[in-house]
Formats: sequence, C-alpha cells, structure tokens
Amino acid sequence: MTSKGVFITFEGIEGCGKTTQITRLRDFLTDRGVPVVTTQEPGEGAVGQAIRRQLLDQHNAGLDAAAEVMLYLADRAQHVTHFIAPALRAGKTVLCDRYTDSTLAYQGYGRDIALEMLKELNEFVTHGLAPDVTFLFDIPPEDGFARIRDRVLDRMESEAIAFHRKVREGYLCLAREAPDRIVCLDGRPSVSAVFDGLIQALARRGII
Ligand code: Z5A
Repeated sequence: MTSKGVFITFEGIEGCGKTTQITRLRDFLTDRGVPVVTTQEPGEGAVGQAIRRQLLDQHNAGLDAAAEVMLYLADRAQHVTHFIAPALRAGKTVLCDRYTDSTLAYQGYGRDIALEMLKELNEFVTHGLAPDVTFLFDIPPEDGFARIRDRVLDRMESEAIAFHRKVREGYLCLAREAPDRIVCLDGRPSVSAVFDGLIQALARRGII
C-alpha cells in the first residue's frame, strides 16, 4: 500500500495520556502548516461507531474473546480502507489513537490469544500498512485509573487490575521487539514534559 503522508500511532493503557498528547501534537503541526487528521480505534465512521458500542458496552460482559478480537479487527479493516489510507494518500499526517499494537497488547498479552496469529490478522486487515512511528506512554495501571476515576468505566476498563498489568507488560515487550518504530516514553511526568519528549523523538527521526 503506497502512502505519502506520515502515519503516527499512540498506545498505552487507560489514562496514559494519548488523547492529551494527540491534541497537543495536532495543534503543534497545524500551527506549522502541516495537514493533519486525528482518529481513533475503535470507532471511526458509522460501522466503527456501531462496533465500538458493542465492544465497550457493560451489558456485553460475556463477550467471547474470539468475538472480541474479530470486532476490533473488523473496525480496523474499515478504518484503514475508508479513512487512514485515503488520508495518507492525500499527503496528510495521520495521528491515530490505538492501532495494531493495541490488539497485540490487549487480546494477545491480556487475553492470551496467540500473538503470531494476531500479527497475521493485523497484516490481513491493514494490507500491511504499518505506522512510521508509534508512541507508547508507559504508566502503572494504578496511576492511569487514578486519572480517570471520575468516569463511568466501560467493559474493557472494568477488567481486573491484573489484566491491565499484563497489557502494560505486553506493551513493554512490543517496544523491546520494535525499538526502531516504537518510542516508549514515561507517561508519568507533566503533560508538557511528555510532549517535549515526543517532539524530540519526532525531530530525531526527521519527521518535524
Ligand atoms: N482495545 C483493545 O482491547 N484492542 C484493540 O485492538 C483496540 C482497543 C484498538 C478503547 O478505549 C478500549 O479498547 C481500550 C483498549 C481496547 N480499553 N481499555 N481498557 P477508549 O478508546 O474508550 O479509551 P482509551 O484509548 O483507553 O483512552 P483513555 O482512557 O481516554 O486514555 P488516554 O486517551 O490515554 O488519556 P487522556 O484522555 O489523554 O488522559 C486521561 C486523563 O489524564 C485526563 O484527565 C488528562 O487530563 C489526564 N492526563 C493526561 N496526561 C497527563 C499527565 N502527563 N499528567 C497528569 N494527568 C494527565
């Protein structure tokens, strides 16, 4: 799949600060005249919204793990075809809140679904479209949940803390496996300090 724009993804457990940093980076790039779009998984477009509702609905607590992963992958297939790939072809920088690494971390490491199979399925639904760079904001689950304590938790957030610890450890394994693509930043310092680290990493890669 050919692309002209830059594809940047953001990963980490709940409350790690992805949305906050994406907003900052969008504004930073827009101020410099870079065409940029932001998006998220799951939930882009009408199909994505319908899938997202099912995935996060507390009433679906008994959702089968295989059904769960297929829904995330179906959302991604739609997302790549109808949003991400066209935006990249149009030369836009795409800032995407969660992508393939979320499936490996949550369904692979979190739910113990075979990683090699998930990697193949990710390849299938994305047509091999990989991010140019991925930011992983690493924080302990306790810190992430403290930040979102005023929210009504959804189905995924309601999983036991042990699940979220496995997901965090999974992300750290993924970062060790792909050090050229995944930039792991400590998500605990202030929003500005984390953003400085992100900008420095983009500058080192010649992206800004
Ligand atoms: N999921 C999956 O299992 N498999 C998949 O393949 C995919 C997803 C794609 C989607 O949740 C769920 O689906 C997610 C993974 C799963 N579930 N879990 N559990 P979502 O889209 O609804 O939410 P999220 O992606 O987990 O985002 P979030 O909880 O909103 O977190 P965030 O975007 O990383 O954090 P934030 O909104 O930027 O910040 C949270 C709060 O912390 C906020 O009040 C900020 O002001 C504050 N904050 C942010 N940064 C800082 C710093 N540095 N210091 C202090 N306070 C801060």
